[in-house]
Amino acid sequence: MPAPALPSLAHIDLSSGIIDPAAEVVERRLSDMPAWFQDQPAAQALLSENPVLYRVYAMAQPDTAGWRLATSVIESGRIGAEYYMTRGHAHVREDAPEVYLTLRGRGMLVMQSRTDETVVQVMQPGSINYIPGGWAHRTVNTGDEPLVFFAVWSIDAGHDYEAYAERGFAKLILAGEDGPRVVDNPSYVKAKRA
Ligand code: S6P
Ligand code: ZN
Repeated sequence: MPAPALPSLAHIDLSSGIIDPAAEVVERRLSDMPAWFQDQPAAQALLSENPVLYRVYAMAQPDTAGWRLATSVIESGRIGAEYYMTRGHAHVREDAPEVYLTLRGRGMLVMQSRTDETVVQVMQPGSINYIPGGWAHRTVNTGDEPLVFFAVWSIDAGHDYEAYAERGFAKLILAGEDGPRVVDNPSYVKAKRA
């Protein structure tokens, strides 16, 4: 039997979302995901500026089993009418759910089942979003300040990005005159399993 892990303590700055101590910080810029946005001329035009779209701060792990804890900080901005967003993924383990607790800002969580059912939930400070196993998820910052949320998921969930890079999500969140709108993705390719 491996030795039991020791208790650990970290701190989240509720405004910046920075976790201290963080084991890992992942930064995603536009150049990491230019093809993810619908408005390709707008994406190409912004590439020279190459803005940071989001960062993920993972808490130093106390253990090799159990839960992964991290904050995500999505910057405020748009590529054409599409808000800055995460790449989006599904967990490889279909029985691995995830919980998001929003700390700052305003956003939308797009969830999509393996059979292309879509649920979009609002994220605002205090929102607890439960993502069941088997549902792909992407977060979108629809506000004018950073969207900061805390996430908890199983350490061995695994992440499938490829399926969603290829076919994207069935719904897009676009800026409209009266705020964010959920619209059908015109380039969406249906799930092979559907
Ligand atoms: C991990 C969890 C989040 C995301 C983060 C970035 O299961 O859902 O920590 O990793 O919000 O999104 P993505 O799609 O680039 O991993
Ligand atoms: Zn996840």
